[in-house]
Amino acid sequence: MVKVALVGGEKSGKTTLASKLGKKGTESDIVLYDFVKGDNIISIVDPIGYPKSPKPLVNAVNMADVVVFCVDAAGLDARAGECIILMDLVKPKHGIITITKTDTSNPYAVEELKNKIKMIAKGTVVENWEVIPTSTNVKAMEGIDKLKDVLFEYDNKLKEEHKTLLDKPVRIPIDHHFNVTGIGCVILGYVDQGVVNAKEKLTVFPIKHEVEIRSIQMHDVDVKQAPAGARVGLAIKGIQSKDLDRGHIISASENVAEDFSLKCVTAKFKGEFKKGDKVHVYTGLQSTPGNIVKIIANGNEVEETKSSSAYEVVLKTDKEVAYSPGDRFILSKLDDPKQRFLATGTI
Ligand SMILES: Nc1nc2c(ncn2[C@@H]2O[C@H](COP(=O)(O)OP(=O)(O)O)[C@@H](O)[C@H]2O)c(=O)[nH]1
Ligand SMILES: [Mg+2]
Repeated sequence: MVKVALVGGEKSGKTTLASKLGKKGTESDIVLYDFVKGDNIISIVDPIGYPKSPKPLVNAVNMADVVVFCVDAAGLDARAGECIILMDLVKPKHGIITITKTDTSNPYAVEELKNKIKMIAKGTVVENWEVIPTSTNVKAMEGIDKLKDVLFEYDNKLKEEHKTLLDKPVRIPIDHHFNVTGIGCVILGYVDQGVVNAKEKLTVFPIKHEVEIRSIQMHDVDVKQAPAGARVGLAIKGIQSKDLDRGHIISASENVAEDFSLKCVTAKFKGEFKKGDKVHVYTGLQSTPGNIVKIIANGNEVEETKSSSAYEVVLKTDKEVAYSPGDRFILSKLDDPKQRFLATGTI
């Protein structure tokens, strides 16, 4: 299975494209679609709650193997710029640009836009992404099969990558959770690493609540175990849905903390913040407000950051956060009308 995040500005064609790529499933501020063909599964995440909130966008990107950046054939807007900034911070392993709604444009203008995107994204990861023009207009229908084929190729490559994750301890970030009458608490998520087994005892982090995996479903079929790369529904014993939050991690062991010292790189554009600032922190699918306690540049404490620079940032989060070494944190400020992503950091 290949997990795909659709990113892009408002009305850039994400939802229409998702509906042409797959069948709609779970729905919240992120909507999931999937498409099954033989051994290949494309699982699409459409962050419908973006741009109102940056959270669904960050969640979608953190869930995905491949990011598809949708740019309206009419051109880029401020939110498309914000998406490029986020991509440059997160540096997704795989990405594709699609120029959408090509039926409203012409090949010459599409080519010009392609060059413009490359120019704006110069020096970021997005600069080197393949461009696939698409139209979902029934008469024009362009690029959809090509896009699917490219995603299938990624799926085949990822099958090998996922095999190398099977030996690691199981880790499942929860993206949705609810109570089902007669079954109890059910969670939905992707198995990030390892293998989850029915009847296994694991812990929910950061709340450190022990649970038992009652049963496992993959694509509505009961299974005894599910490997890295799978999408699962888990019925879990020992907890209620109301005790859970998106981003909680089902795992054998995680670190839990409220105080962090992060090695940060600030955003290329508007990556400025100050000591004492209230920020919003994302890691995995978790999110929480937090405070900038201290900023250190080359061993010296400073009052504020500049864009495109490296700092050590001491951060206190409002609530406990679960993490493992190497996890990426994203700092944002929600009140900026144009560019809300400040920095990325790891422990
Ligand atoms: N002509 C044309 N219109 C499109 C196409 N894709 C999407 N649209 C229209 O563009 C608008 C925004 O699309 P939507 O998928 O909702 O964008 P989102 O906000 O990124 O999810 C809607 O009115 C769609 O009907 C396309 O390929 N061709
Ligand atoms: Mg939409």
